[in-house]
Amino acid sequence: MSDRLAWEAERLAPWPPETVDRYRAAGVWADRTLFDLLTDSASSTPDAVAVVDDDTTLTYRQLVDATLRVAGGLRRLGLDRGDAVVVQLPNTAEFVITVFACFRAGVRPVLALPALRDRELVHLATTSEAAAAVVPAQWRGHDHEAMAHRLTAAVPTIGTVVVTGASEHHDSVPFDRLAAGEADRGPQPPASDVALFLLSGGTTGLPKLIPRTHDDYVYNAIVSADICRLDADDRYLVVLPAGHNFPLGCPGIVGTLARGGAVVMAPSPEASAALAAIERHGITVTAAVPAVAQRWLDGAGETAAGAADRRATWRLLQVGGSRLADEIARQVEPTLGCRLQQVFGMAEGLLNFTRHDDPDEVVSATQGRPASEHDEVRILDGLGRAVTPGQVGELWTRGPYTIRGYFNAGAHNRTAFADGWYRTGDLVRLGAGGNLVVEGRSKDQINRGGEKISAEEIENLAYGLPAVELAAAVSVPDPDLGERVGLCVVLRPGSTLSLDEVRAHFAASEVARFKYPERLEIYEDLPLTNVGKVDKARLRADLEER
Ligand code: OOB
Repeated sequence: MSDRLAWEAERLAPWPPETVDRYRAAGVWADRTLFDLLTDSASSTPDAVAVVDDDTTLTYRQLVDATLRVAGGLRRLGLDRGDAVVVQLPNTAEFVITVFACFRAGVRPVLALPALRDRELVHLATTSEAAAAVVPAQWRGHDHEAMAHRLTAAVPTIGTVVVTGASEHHDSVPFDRLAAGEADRGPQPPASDVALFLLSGGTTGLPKLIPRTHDDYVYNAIVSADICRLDADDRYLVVLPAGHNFPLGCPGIVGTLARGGAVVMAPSPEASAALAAIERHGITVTAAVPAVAQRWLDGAGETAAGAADRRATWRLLQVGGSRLADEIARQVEPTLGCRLQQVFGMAEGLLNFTRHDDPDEVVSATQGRPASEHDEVRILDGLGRAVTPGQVGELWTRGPYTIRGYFNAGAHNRTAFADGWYRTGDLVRLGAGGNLVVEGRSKDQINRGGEKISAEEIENLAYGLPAVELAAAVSVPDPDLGERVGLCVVLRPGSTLSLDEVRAHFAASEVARFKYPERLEIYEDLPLTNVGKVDKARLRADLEER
C-alpha cells in the first residue's frame, strides 16, 4: 500500500467485514466504479448527448474522451490513486469532466461549493491533505484563482492550481491544457476505494469530510435512478450546486449518466432562467430546495404561456434539503405541471423519497421513506429507546450507502455515530404508509434555504469580535428561506455592536457569505437551561416575538 493510501486508511471508519460481505453477496455493492457507469452508457449510445452547458454539448463518446484526457493530465501532474483534490467548480461541463476524471484515476475530489471562501477551503484542504485545487478563474465576481493561490500558500500539500476559464496567473495550469493531452491508460481504482468527499453541514466548528466509496455511491445513484424511473430519454437539469449530494447522485448527474440520459448544467436556479431552460432543453427531471421551488411557483404564474410547453416534457420535480411546507407542496403539480417528489436526504447517506404512485397526501405531507430495503432506521427518544410509532424522536440510520464515520474526525465520530448507526440529529415521526415526517432537529444547526450552517462555527467567528462577551447563533424563521442566521450576544461592558459591524467582521474572516448573520440581538444575559447551557429554544422563541 502506498504511503498515501495508508495515511487515508487510518482516517477512515469502514463498514465491518461481515457487513461488507453481506452487501456484496446481496449484489447491493456491484463492484463497479463511478467511471464504469459512464463507459457502460457510452458503449451502448456513444452519440447520444451526455452533457450540455451554456457553451458546450458533449456526446457520450466526447465526454469519455475528455474525461480520459483530463485523467491523464491529472496523472501527469503527479497525482495518483488516493490523492485528494479540492474541486470548486460551478455548474459547467468541466465539473462533470473533472469529477469523472478523478474517478477514473482514483483521485478523490473534495467537493467544495462555489460559495465557500478562504477559511473553509483551508480547512478542507488541510483535513484532506489535498495535493491540488481545481477552480474557475472568476465566478460571480469572485477571483477564485487568486483564492486558490492563497490556498497553496496556506496549505503546503497543495502543489497545483488548475483553472477553468481565462486564467491570469502564470503559475496556474489551464484546464484546457489538461484536456488536450493524452488519454489516461493507468489502472482504475478498486470499487471499494473512496471515490469522493462530500461536505457535511456540520454541527461543530467547520464542515466535516464525508468519504463515499465507488461501491456505495454507485448504489446511491442507481437506487435513486430506479425510484425516479430514469432512462435514456430523460434530460436532467442541474440547478443546485453540482457538488452537493442531491444534484450529484440522487439520482442527479451520476444517475442520469448511468442511464444514458442527458445532463444539462445551469449556472443558477433563478426562476425565469431555470423555467426557460426547462422548456428549451426539454427537461424531464430536476431537483430543487424548497426556497427555489417556491420562487419557481411564483415565477410560473408570470410565464403561464410557457406552462403548456413545460408540461409536455417536465415530469418530475424533486424537492429536498429542508422542510417543504405542505401548502407549497400541494401547489407544485397544478402550477408547474409536473409530479412532486419529496426527498429527505443527507450527504452522510440515507435517502428518503416519496414514490411515483404514492397517494397525493403522502407526497404533499411526508418526506418519504428509505430508498433501499437494506436501509435501517430507528426513531429514538432521548434515552435511546424506540419511541411508540407516530411519536417524534431522533432518527438513527445505517445501511449500504451511509458512512460509518467522518474522515479524519475520530473524536467527533464517537458522538455522531454509535454502533455503526449515524445519529442524524433530525427529529422525525413515522407518518402515513411508513413515510417519515421531519418535525425539527436536535442538532445545533441553521438550515438557510438548504445551506446547513453550524451554530458553533458562527459563534466561534463572533468571538473574534472584541465587543462580544457571549454569543449564541440561532435560526430565525423566514418566509423565503425557511430560516436565516440570527446572532444573540452579550457585550463586554462599555461596548457597542451593530449588525453591519458583525457582517464586516465575517467578511474579513473570509467565510461563505450565506453564513453572515442577518439579525443581531443584544442581551444583558443569555437564558440558560437548568444544566447551564444557553437555552436556544428560548432564544428562538424570543427572537420570533421581538
Ligand atoms: C441534503 O443533504 P445535506 O447533507 O446538505 O443536509 C442533510 C440535512 C438532513 O439531516 C436534514 O436536517 C435536512 O438536511 N434535510 C431536510 C430535508 N432534506 C434534508 N429536512 C427536512 N425536509 C427535507 N426534505 O440536504 C440532501 C441530500 C440528498 C438529497 C436531498 C437533500
